[in-house]
Amino acid sequence: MMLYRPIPRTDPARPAAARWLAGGWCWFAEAEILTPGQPARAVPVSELPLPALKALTGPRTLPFLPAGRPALMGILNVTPDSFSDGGRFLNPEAALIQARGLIADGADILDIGGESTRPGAADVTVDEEISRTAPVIAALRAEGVTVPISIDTRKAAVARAALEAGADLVNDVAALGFDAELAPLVAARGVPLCLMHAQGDPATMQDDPRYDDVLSDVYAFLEARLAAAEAAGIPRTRLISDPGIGFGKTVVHNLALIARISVFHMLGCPVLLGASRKRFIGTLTGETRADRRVAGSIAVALAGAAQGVQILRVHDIRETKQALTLWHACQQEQE
Ligand code: HH2
Repeated sequence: MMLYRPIPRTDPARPAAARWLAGGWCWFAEAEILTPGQPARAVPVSELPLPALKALTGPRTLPFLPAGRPALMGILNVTPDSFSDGGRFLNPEAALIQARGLIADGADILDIGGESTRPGAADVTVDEEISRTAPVIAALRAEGVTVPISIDTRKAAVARAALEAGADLVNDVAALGFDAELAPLVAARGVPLCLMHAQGDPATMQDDPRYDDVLSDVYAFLEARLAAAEAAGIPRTRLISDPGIGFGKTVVHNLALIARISVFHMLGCPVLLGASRKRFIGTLTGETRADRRVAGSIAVALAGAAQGVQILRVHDIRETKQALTLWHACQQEQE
């Protein structure tokens, strides 16, 4: 498989021939041609085939994407066992307080999940997952919260209950591979859907993940799942793609995906990056406590922003927002 990866830049000195990446804040004047097993080769935009150029430059139009910067998706795990905050927000009142805090800190989207997908996590019944998530969503809507809410689930019944309680989009870490009822539900409701790559399931995914070429393998998987979603009646304009950092990946796999994450813009839909507090940050820094990985998480978020990633899924909204604001300000042309 041959992939075109735009080489994104944010420098104020933008050459005339450069094109804006996905209608966003990065430009590119060159793209890398990536073929597994061969050295990457850079070509000017003028040499890109028209379909590739169209996919790379077309604006992404989901209503909750802010102009000129990535959207910040705040994580709320209503679970006893999530890797970084398990048990802290299982009580509905604690979950509501956390949700209000994330919104006050500037979250553009809230991602609410009732099942931990951390490596080795146990399965949760549908009823339990619904009772953890739907009441929190309903309570937020009842108190007038208008921030878009995403339901992080692989299960149609959980997604249905969340949408009925007031959720706006579905985040499926199984990319429609877990529950055959999920695609028809999302198609019928006309809501956006995030499709994430994972290798294996949560119980065993970190045992011995292997790829021929991680970038092309993950790309091919997402391309196939996006096509399956479209075939089920969900248009690409409502789809989001996510390489799934930490889901069946070694540190080397995660870093290879992050270093070239802009390749996923070729899929023609917004890209989501979820690296916040994950284990590879601990592996690289020696920080064993997930809640002390904020600085490392911000560095990864900025690396994503520098490649035009449209949605950053993070635990620490206030800190990430401050970093992004300054990162962006430092690259603006001052009159
Ligand atoms: N990561 C986690 C959960 N859901 N969804 C998307 N789209 N992308 C991700 O990278 C992603 C995700 C895992 O992180 P977290 O929610 O913090 O932990 P846990 O799964 O233990 O609840």
